[in-house]
Amino acid sequence: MLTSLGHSIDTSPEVFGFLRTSNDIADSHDELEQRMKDDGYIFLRNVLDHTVVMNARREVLQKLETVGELNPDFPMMEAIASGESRRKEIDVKAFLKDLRTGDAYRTLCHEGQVMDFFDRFLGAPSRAFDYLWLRTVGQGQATGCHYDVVYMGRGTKDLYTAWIPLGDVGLMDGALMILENSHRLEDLKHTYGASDVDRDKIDGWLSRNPPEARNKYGGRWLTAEFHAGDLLCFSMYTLHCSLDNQSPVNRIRLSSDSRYQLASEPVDERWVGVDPVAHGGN
Ligand SMILES: O=C(O)CCC(=O)C(=O)O
Repeated sequence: MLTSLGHSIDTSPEVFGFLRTSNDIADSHDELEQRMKDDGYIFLRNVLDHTVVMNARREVLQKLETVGELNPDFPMMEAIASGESRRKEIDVKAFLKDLRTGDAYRTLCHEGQVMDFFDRFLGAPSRAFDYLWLRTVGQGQATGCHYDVVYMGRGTKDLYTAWIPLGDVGLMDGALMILENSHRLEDLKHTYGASDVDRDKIDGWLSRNPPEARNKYGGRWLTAEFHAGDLLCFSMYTLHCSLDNQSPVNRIRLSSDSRYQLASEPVDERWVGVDPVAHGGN
């Protein structure tokens, strides 16, 4: 049974479904723009070079291996957790920075097909936030329901997340879910969506109970069996969360989320520069 933060996810068709793919319109700026307006997300299957994605996966796993987090009885690329870690013995902050700043990972997010997609979708030269969010999600872990704007809303709101699985991420591995039509919840956008986690000193998650959030706001939870090469792009006001990682083989879910906007628009300064300040300022 699928769960998110311990809550069972009802998979009946009225309340649950799968993301619509947009590969048929991937070459058209106008249609991509319209799709984002309509759905609050654009899901493209198998559009990223497999080698580039897997190079990023390998780079991250090599680092996890150095701290003993991978089970040596399995090939490294399987990402099977050992259940142990030597992170306590090292400078964790430096380790996390190293994880998210590797060359192969940055090549995936800041060059080539991902940047090309955003140039096309936005219709003019785009830029990425320098800061990248790398996720290594272990068994039993998940992300609560939130809008991204509460974490990064100080520049343009015409800002988009690229959620990229670094390898296959099945439903049982903790796949991402999007709440259908949540980008149209005007009341929520003007209340919770107007907050700023640093200024307001709040927890950014709107809810730790996705079924309850769905009952309140309507729509269906939409997800996918994600594969290496897929790209999911969504708006700052698209409510999302993840399923629990319930991998029966203790596989770590590896994924990335990064942000893109028109280069000409104002940027949230917390997330750009050689060493972004990130959260922690005001
Ligand atoms: O991958 C996750 O669990 C969370 C990702 C996320 O919140 C995002 O892409 O904005």
